[in-house]
Amino acid sequence: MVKRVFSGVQPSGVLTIGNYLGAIRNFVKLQHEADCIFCVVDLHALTVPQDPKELHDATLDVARLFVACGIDPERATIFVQSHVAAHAELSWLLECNSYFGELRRMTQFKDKSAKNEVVTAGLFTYPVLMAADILLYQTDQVPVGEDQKQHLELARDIAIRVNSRFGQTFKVPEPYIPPRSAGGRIMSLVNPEEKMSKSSDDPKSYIALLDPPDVVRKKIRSAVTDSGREVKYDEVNKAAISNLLVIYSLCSGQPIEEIEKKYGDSGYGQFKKDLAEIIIETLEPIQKRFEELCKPGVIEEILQRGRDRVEALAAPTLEDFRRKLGLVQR
Ligand code: ATP
Ligand code: LTN
Repeated sequence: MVKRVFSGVQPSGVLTIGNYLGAIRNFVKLQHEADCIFCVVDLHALTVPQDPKELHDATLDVARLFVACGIDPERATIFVQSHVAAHAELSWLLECNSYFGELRRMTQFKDKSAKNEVVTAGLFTYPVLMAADILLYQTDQVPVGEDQKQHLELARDIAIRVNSRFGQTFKVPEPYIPPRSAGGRIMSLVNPEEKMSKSSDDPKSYIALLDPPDVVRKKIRSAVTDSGREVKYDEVNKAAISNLLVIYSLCSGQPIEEIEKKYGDSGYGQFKKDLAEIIIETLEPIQKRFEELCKPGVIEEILQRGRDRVEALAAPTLEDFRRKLGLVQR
């Protein structure tokens, strides 16, 4: 049986090289071996205040970037979360099978509610909507970055709970998370203790997939480094250089040890210069394809086809769960 893969990306700003290396690159890989569904999770983005026009445009741009990064809409299914009402409906049904205590323990909620002035109820129940996204499609595998590990554990817990209470209803999904040295957690360019985040207020902390070459050069030039001169992978003592090494390695395809040997202790200058060019080369084809996908109607048609397919896939699982809960058939 072909495996089902599901993942989602929020249209909460520009996509970063962290999103690409931690998640989207693996989407591209998995489409050749699994039945893949990739979703632009606009309902998740609404959990923090959004400018409506920016949210609208970012939703289409994330879908375009999926395709521009190499997801083939003939192979994988791409759609917008809010286009399929079953997500919000299943989310409510699962909320009634989730506990306040387990949601309160989510570290992303703790971080985001400490940072944001407005803490919506949606921000609190966010991980249940994510569980609904995944469980609706009887998903086997969920490719995500390391920051989503706890949310995936919760999705598994909810699935196991529902199955034991009501009988087999949902497949229990497996995480697909790369180790840090393979992009699972790309760090901020200004603070290597924090993950690179597209919702950061400081654009110097991330490389956006649509950053033009001179912006990439500037951001890499100003990226913080560690003391010393040696280009060496050491997550504990050289967090900044280790992060740049991971980006270099994943963008160039060269193993980290080879890059360490190449630069040795000759200082960080040449290493950073070369890194900027390697990132630019990686982004160039993505940016070119993105331009083509901006023609009116192109992405809309792909999203319409995606929606049609997933609506049909979601319906039997939702109907089955409704029935098991005792809701009268419609
Ligand atoms: P924000 O940074 O605004 O909190 P996000 O980028 O974490 O948002 P998503 O857009 O939904 O949120 O993330 C899409 C995917 O990219 C997820 O699988 C997430 O784990 C992964 N991801 C996000 N940031 C990184 C990072 N710095 N390193 C590796 N993977 C990441
Ligand atoms: N919470 C995720 C985005 C997300 C997701 C999903 C990922 C929403 N639904 C389902 C995988 C599967 C995030 O912020 N990165």
